Order: sequence, then C-alpha cells, then structure tokens
Amino acid sequence: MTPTTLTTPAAATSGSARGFAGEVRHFLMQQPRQLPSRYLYDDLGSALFEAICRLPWYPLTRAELRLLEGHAREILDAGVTTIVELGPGSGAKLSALIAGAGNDRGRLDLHLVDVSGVALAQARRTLEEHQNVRVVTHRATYETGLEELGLARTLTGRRLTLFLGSNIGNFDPPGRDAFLGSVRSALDRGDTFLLGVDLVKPVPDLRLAYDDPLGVTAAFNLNLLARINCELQGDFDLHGFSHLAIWNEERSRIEMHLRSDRRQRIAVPSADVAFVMEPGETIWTESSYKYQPPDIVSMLERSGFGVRAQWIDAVDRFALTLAEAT
Ligand code: AVI
Repeated sequence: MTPTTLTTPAAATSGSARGFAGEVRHFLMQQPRQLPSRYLYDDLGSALFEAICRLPWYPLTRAELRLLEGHAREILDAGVTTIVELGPGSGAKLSALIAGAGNDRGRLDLHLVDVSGVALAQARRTLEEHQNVRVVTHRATYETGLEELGLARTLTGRRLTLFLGSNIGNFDPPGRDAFLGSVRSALDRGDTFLLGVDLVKPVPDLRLAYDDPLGVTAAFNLNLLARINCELQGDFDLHGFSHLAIWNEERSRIEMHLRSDRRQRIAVPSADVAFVMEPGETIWTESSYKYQPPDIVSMLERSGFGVRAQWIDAVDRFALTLAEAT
C-alpha cells in the first residue's frame, strides 16, 4: 500500500529554531521561570519518555493498555470505520485496541496526527502489521491535524478519535477546555472520542512515578537544558541543577522543576537571554494534572460530549472514558 503523509506548513514551522528561541526567552524571563513541556520531546527526550513508560514506578501506560485490550469491542463498535489518533507514539496502544477487537471487524482507516516524523514512521510500521487497515499520517499539530481531517471527511461511517496516555493532564485547565472544544468542533454528532486520563492516587505513588529511583525522569527533565545548550548555544551546567517532582495538592497536579543548586549565571545567546539563578530557584518544566473520575465526565460534558462509558483500572488508578459528540 502507498504510504500517505500530509505535512502542513504549521507542522513544518512549529518546531523551528526561531520559535524555540523566542519561547525560551519569553518563558525563562517569567517569574517563576518556566519552559513549555512540549520542548521535552526532542529525539533523546522522546526516547527517554519511552523508557519512562517501561519503568515499574510509572504504571500509566500499562494500565491504559489493559483497559484498551479489555474493552476493545465496546470501544470499536460496528459503526466505526475511521480512527484518528492524536499523538500515537509508537502506535502500540492503537495496535492493542485493533487486536482486541478481533478479526471480524470491518476495514479501518487510521489517521495519525503528530509533529514528529520519527514517531509517525514508527507508528505506521506497527499499525501496517494489521490486516484490512489503511494508515494515513498527518505531520501537524493536533489542532491543525483536526482541522485538516474535518475538511477532508466523507459522509460514510463513524469516526472515533483517541487522545490517550493522559496527555490531557499536561494542559492547564483553560488550555484543556480550549483543546476539548477544538476536538468537538472537528467531529460530527454521533462520532466518538476516547480519552485516557491518569487519576489522583496516593502521594508516595505519584512521587515515585515522577522521580524514579533509576533517574530516568530526572534525565528526561534535565535533557531540556541539554537541548537548549545544543540548539541555542546555551551554557547551562547540567551538574548544577536537580530534578524535582512536587505534588501540588491544591491544583491536583505533579509539577516537574529543575532546581539551581548554587548561584549561577546563565547565557543562551541564540535566544538572546542572560540571567542569574539563585540557589534553590527553579525552572518549572511540566505540570501533570491528576483527576477524579467525575471531573472527567464534567469536563467532557462542558465541551459538548455525552459520556457513554467510563472504565477504571482500580489497581493503578487510570480511567478510559468513551464519549459521544452531542
Ligand atoms: C506525556 N505525559 C502524559 C507524561 C506525564 O505523565 O505527564 C510526561 C511525563 N513527565 C514525566 N514523566 C512522564
């Protein structure tokens, strides 16, 4: 089958050095200093994230896979002919869903949306192992990909859109609601949406998931400074920073920070920025919101969905929620 890839201008420019430099300057000058978490995922960062998903202390991926396999037939009911996955990673989750649905399903069109060409190529290889599927990759941001797919839709069959891995947890509440609204706008009434969300769980478990004893999550976090050094000629001393994972009870989120261990001067010439960090001062690199099951139902209902089913992994506290565009 001929590979199909659509590359939008937005995807081509969103990761450009100029956008990165401008955002690094803007966010490092905020108080508290910050860096957007999407920049954690260069090639090394993506490989480190794949490693995190295999750690015994990070149960999200395994819990979600169990739910996908166990409820595949209910999720992929008879009318679904098209599946769109936003951020497919290696393609393993969609692959588990298709395998769990058995051999009596009809033909499926699979549309994969991601800014990373490497991830799309890997997901395509995984998914083309299945019989009776057509894989179309869209190298685009989620929003642009959804728009593209909305315009290109045909009138036959129903569409299922997947947003898995608790990626929604990395949005702050206003961004989350705007994103869910844009997903809803791209769907027709009756289309379905499957959302994978990590749940609130005991604080020691959350701390271990985001500060593992092997130091893989610390490396994932510190790699952002290594990326800035490499791509923007920064002079961050990686030995002068420590990884922190803090549970913010009030906001129900785990925050990742990089703490300066001493007073140090930092310059990033290609981002046109230089500043001093005091001992203990941090750069906030990620928020990972954790939800209660009813919160997920409410956020979907507010965005124009009706919830059809919610499945919860009681051991690792993870939820898959299947909703319908109303
Ligand atoms: C991708 N995202 C859902 C992960 C999370 O759990 O927030 C990223 C991650 N950060 C540290 N470990 C994993």
